[in-house]
Amino acid sequence: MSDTFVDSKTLCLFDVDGTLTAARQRVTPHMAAFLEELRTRVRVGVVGGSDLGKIKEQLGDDVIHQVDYVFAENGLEAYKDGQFLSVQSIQNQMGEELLQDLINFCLNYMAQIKLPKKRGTFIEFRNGMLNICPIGRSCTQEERKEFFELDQREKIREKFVSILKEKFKGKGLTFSIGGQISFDVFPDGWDKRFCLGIVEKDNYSTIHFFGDKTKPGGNDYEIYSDPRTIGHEVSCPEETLHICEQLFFPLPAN
Ligand code: M1P
Repeated sequence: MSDTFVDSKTLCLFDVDGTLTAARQRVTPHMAAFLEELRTRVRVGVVGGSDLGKIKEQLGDDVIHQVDYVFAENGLEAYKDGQFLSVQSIQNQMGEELLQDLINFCLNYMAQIKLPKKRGTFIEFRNGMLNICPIGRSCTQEERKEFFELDQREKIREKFVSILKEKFKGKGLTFSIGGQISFDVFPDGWDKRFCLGIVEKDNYSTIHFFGDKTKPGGNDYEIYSDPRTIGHEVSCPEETLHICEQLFFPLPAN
């Protein structure tokens, strides 16, 4: 039991992929121990684009008890102090007509693309978003890497997103690239800032956010640049650790 003073007015929110873990990989024991230690200083939350199942695969089945907040799907499914808080419904928000137009357009577009590999689950229907994946979410780690490298050269997802933005202009939809093989679609405003609305009533005086996809079009951009947060751009989990150590565990002056 630590006797360190916990600053309960400061909240640190962390993206998952590329910030706490490598993309879609398990958290390292070192990072898990660091998060536990960090909770002796400040309140800690995670805000991932992925659904709760994937966040549990990466951060552990007990993640909702290991940090103060878990915001899955940008906070569209939210937990605080190990308790369920709220969940949104994309079908209620968008309506069946628009939802089907979008699904049909995406399936049709993906049917026209030739890739080195195609696997299964091209659209994952989540609580508050759709995840669109041209290679198919059931690809192996090796196939994921191959697609990601191809995508970096050929901008498969960027081109797909720009066509969708044109086609669905004015329909209130946001298209956001957060990982390596897919992108997320959700109603405007249901980006990671959604979780800030949830923590508002907890009256934090400072909210830090750490993320790697902080450029426009990336799924950390909006929360990173929001005036309610102090945004920290990181390139890997090691950099997250380094910045947090400097901020919350400074070495005593000589
Ligand atoms: O958390 C970032 C993204 O992680 C996954 O992306 P990918 O499988 O493309 O690497 C997805 O769960 C995605 O929804 C999420 O935004």
